[in-house]
Amino acid sequence: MVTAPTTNRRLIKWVEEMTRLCKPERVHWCDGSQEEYDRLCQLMVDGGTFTPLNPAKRPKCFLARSHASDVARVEDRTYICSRSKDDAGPTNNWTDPDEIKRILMASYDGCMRGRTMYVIPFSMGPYSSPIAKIGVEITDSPYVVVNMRIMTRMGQGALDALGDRDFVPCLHSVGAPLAPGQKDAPWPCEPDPAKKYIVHFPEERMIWSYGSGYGGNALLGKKCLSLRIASVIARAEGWMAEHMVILALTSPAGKTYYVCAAFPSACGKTNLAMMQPSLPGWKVRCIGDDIAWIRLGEDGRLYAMNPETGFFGVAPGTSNESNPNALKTIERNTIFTNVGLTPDGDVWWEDMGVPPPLRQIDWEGKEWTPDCGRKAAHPNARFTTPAAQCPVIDPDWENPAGVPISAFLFGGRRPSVIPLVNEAFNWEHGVFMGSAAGSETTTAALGKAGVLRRDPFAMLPFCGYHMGDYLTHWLSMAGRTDRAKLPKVFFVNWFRKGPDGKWLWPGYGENARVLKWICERVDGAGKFRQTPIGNLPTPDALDLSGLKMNAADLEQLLAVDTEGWKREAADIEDYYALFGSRLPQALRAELEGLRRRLG
Ligand code: SAT
Ligand code: MN
Repeated sequence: MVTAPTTNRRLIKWVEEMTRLCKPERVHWCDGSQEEYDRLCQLMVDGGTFTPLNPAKRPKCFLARSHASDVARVEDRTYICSRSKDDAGPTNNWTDPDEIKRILMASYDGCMRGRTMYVIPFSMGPYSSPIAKIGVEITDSPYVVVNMRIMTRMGQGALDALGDRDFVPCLHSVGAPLAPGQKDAPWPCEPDPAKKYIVHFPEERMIWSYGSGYGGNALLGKKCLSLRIASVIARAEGWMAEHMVILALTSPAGKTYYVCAAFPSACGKTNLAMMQPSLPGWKVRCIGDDIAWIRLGEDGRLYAMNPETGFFGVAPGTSNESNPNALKTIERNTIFTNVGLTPDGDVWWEDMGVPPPLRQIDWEGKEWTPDCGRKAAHPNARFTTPAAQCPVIDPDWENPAGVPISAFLFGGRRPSVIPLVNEAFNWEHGVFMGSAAGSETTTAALGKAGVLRRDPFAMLPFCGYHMGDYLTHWLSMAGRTDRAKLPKVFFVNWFRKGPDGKWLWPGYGENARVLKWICERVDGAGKFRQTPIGNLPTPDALDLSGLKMNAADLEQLLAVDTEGWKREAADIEDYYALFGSRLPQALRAELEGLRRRLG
């Protein structure tokens, strides 16, 4: 038995119990040092998990290829196991906690045979933040250890910050014990999807993950702790754990506005978080690209803090056009997973903005040529990279107090009906907008385009309790402070198309034009007209200088499609039925108000 580098009795006892259960060959307490990181990377190079990239092109970077069955979060295997099914709500998978523990105790029994068990103490949030939370992840995956070192404040520092207090236990195993003498796989995992489990116990504030080594299934500080468990804690403690980017916008006059934005996946969140504004004199600084923990400050304003220290971003589509700052961030000290490997030892992915090499090794380790008909990178290929390397990281990104929020943005991919930008009349109307967020998919295979998937607050897969109660919690913020101090709320839609199917709005850096109007509205300026759906900019309110934009397109972007909105209201009503009696009355009133105004 190794002596534990802590006096925390509960932690020592838990690690001892898990050691008896999982039966690893050895136990390693992670100190979080550079030396430990380098040693584990080398271990994975020796074992075939990691391929070092060309140090002249990508210094201190590695490529990992996952098992083909283990490439993304598994939402259908993700559970919220509250004691009562009703508390998990209609949008979460649920099983009785005792029953799922019986199943998983059998899976965990001996699951780390032949492997090292790593104990990873980590903090979500700067140690001195009033809402930082300490977790401890037990894992048998060195890949998880090195990713957690990039994504969280990990090691001895977290252990010291923990002291004798309580922590969130996070148990993880790839579910691939080794028999004596058995050679390890480059990406060990449980290949049978029905045997993977990502389980949350909200009352016990505990996470059990089994069978997957990928992303949010395995890096338990991220979605599991910082969203699902944290949303439960936040509700109890009166703050909010949100799936939001945090960015700082500075005007040519030098005034800074902090904006939090929630979008469903594939809406360009990371691109927005580190955008290069097209408007001269405006600056964007990034504070976070995925998660915001938000609390009321003593002055009655809402403050946002990024609990993470890295970006776990989607590689395909990241280019000099879509996100030049992400490209600069990942030049060094970055772990790439499931991208292509070029003959000169660099990485490549689809829509990287550079032509593919004539041949490369694809994410499955196969020879790839431009005409082979396959993608070189998996569509969910990722980079794990330190936030501190981002060229536009905000000086306050590690401020334990967070930054004061001026505006909340909600959005989604909505090719029709929803205007470019729409300001809520008040907090309740803003919560209504967030509750109705969602994206349209193109299910071309079914010949049925435009299937709308509602994703309230982009939290559908990440809310650790009943979504109706979550909406109530959002509404309750208005009763906790002076309403005038709450951020203004906006709904944006960069993805509006014309009848010919062409984008009406250029997006990317040009979104700064919309952000500028939002800042003006925060200051009580900015021209707008009040409409049945919210306050919309007048056509001359947006700064379109230097942009070629025809008047008809602009008019469509800022119009109220009354018939479309009536259908939208009917669809929201259908969606709300899901929440039954737990739908807050205030949102039903918002829906009725919208209908009345539409006439
Ligand atoms: O795999 S993660 O959950 O970390 C990323 C994502 O799916 O959004
Ligand atoms: Mn996310």
